[in-house]
Amino acid sequence: MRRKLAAGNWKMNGTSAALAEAEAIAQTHAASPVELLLCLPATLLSRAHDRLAASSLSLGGQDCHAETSGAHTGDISAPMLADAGARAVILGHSERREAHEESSEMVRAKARAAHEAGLMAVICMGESLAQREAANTLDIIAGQLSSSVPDTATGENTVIAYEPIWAIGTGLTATTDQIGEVHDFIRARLERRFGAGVGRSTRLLYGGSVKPDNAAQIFATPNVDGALVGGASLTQADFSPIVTAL
Ligand code: G2H
Repeated sequence: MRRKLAAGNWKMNGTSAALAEAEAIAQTHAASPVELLLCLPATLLSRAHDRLAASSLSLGGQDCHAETSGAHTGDISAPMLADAGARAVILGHSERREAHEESSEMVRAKARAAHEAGLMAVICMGESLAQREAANTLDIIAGQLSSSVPDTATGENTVIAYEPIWAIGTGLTATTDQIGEVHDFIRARLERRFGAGVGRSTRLLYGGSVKPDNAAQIFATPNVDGALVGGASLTQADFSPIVTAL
């Protein structure tokens, strides 16, 4: 049985004043069976960890370097995230694949580093609108899966987030048929590569304009174990109905 996961991705949003929202989210769902994860800007992690230490809400980063330390100005390593209180890290988000030219091979190296640091890797993948319109979606996902997910993946240390690029921050949401097709495909590929144990225990999240008014429909789709939520994770008022819908 896979535990449902509601993960928030604050992206480049939030200064210390925003931690009140994280606290409100933690308090509202203190008794929830749903696993809660907020992936905050790195600047907030230590303070959030101090303020939320007693809660069951976990914290995550939004990227890490593949090396543990060294001359990499501006980068953060997986052990540094863990030291700041993170339990997880988002890797391979399309905004990083595009704006920072991250390849799937780079994502795989980062995921391996995350695993070595004891972090859960939330590995993102998804097709562009042009790729979907060319009927290449499953080929793109197959390639990103095989190249981005390291051999160290288990059901505990890895989560896959399917985020169609054309649905991110646009207000467009994939249909439940589209989501179901891709999630079923990812599940089958994971089972084929890692075996039934890992394949069936790895959680699959949908991401891309998940909102309070579409969450229940998305969560009713087979093989959807939760969501990676961007804009609607920034406030308790928006995030709570999504958590409750899981
Ligand atoms: C997709 C998602 C979170 P949003 O990027 O990763 O963001 O919910 O704002 O589309």
